[in-house]
Amino acid sequence: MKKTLVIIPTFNERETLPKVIGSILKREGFDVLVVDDGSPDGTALLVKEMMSEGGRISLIERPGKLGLGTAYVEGFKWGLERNYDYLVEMDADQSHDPDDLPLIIKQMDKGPGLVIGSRYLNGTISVVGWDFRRLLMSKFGNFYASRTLGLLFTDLTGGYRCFSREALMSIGIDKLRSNGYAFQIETAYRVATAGIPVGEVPIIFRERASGESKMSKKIIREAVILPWKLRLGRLFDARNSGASRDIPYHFRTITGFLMTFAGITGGLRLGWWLSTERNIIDILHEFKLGLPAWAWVSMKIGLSAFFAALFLSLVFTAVIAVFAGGGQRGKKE
Ligand SMILES: Nc1nc2c(ncn2[C@@H]2O[C@H](COP(=O)(O)OP(=O)(O)OP(=O)(O)O)[C@@H](O)[C@H]2O)c(=O)[nH]1
Ligand SMILES: [Mg+2]
Repeated sequence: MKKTLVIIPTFNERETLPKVIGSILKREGFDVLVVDDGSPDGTALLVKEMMSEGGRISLIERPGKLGLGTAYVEGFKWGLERNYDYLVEMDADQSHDPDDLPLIIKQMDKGPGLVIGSRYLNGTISVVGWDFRRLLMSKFGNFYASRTLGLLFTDLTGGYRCFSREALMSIGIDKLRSNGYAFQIETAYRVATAGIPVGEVPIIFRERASGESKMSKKIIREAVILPWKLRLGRLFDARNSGASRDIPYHFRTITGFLMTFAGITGGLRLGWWLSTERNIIDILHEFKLGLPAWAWVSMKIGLSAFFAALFLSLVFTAVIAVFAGGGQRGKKE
């Protein structure tokens, strides 16, 4: 059996962490590494108590909250140095069920370098306890990232997943800079673009049982910017190295970026102009005095239709830009 390390980053998770570790260790072949960022609630102390019970738990203590991404990078390095074959990412808040581990490992044994535990496989939504807004945000975020990057996986932002040591070594984990959702998107993208197969298995995700969420506006902003950063970065890499001759792909990158940019900024500007600049309305009202009623009504209808069409076309350009992402496809297992 392959040597597997389950890495759990923690910040104030003392309520749930012991249960999570307990159910991982019920199984043979799994060791646990907790990467704690100086949790004020004493999560690390709790881990130390559990460590005395046996040798399968380890702990990295960091001085303060340095982010999910860097916690995983440290965990990966620790595991690679100790010759683990598989390195699993798991949350401490009981959102991820340790009972899903055997399924993920079984899929890994078929050869991919990354297996993502997906909440959205086969058109289903396997999430318990989210409100509609949270679900919509997650679904849209996944759609946006997967279309922009042309990676046809169902759950790019999912944080329950397993990497092979070979995959981690070939993506260069020292280069990873992102945190939160962006970290999950970036690692999946780097594995897929390295030509390493990626698989997905269905999992059920439960909203955290207790404790506080660490989601922030910054984490969301990072995840919105990252897909375009990666995609444009590929364009510059190709130009610098002269390696890629995939002109249609780069053409779609440029048009897609410009259209998304124009769609979003144009839409915002139009909305701003319509709501603040009153001059055009004044001019129309002066004009109205010299017109028969029927002409005025038809002109109003015409103008409304014009603005509606303009607005819709801006929205559509943004949507088309997102669809223009195709081309670079990840391999599905
Ligand atoms: N070491 C470390 N762990 C973190 C940090 N931020 C989040 N985590 C841990 O990463 C895991 C996922 O974070 P969550 O806050 O559950 O994020 P989420 O699952 O997107 O959101 P909720 O479940 O709604 O809270 C948890 O185990 C957190 O304790 C951090 O800066 N450092
Ligand atoms: Mg969580």
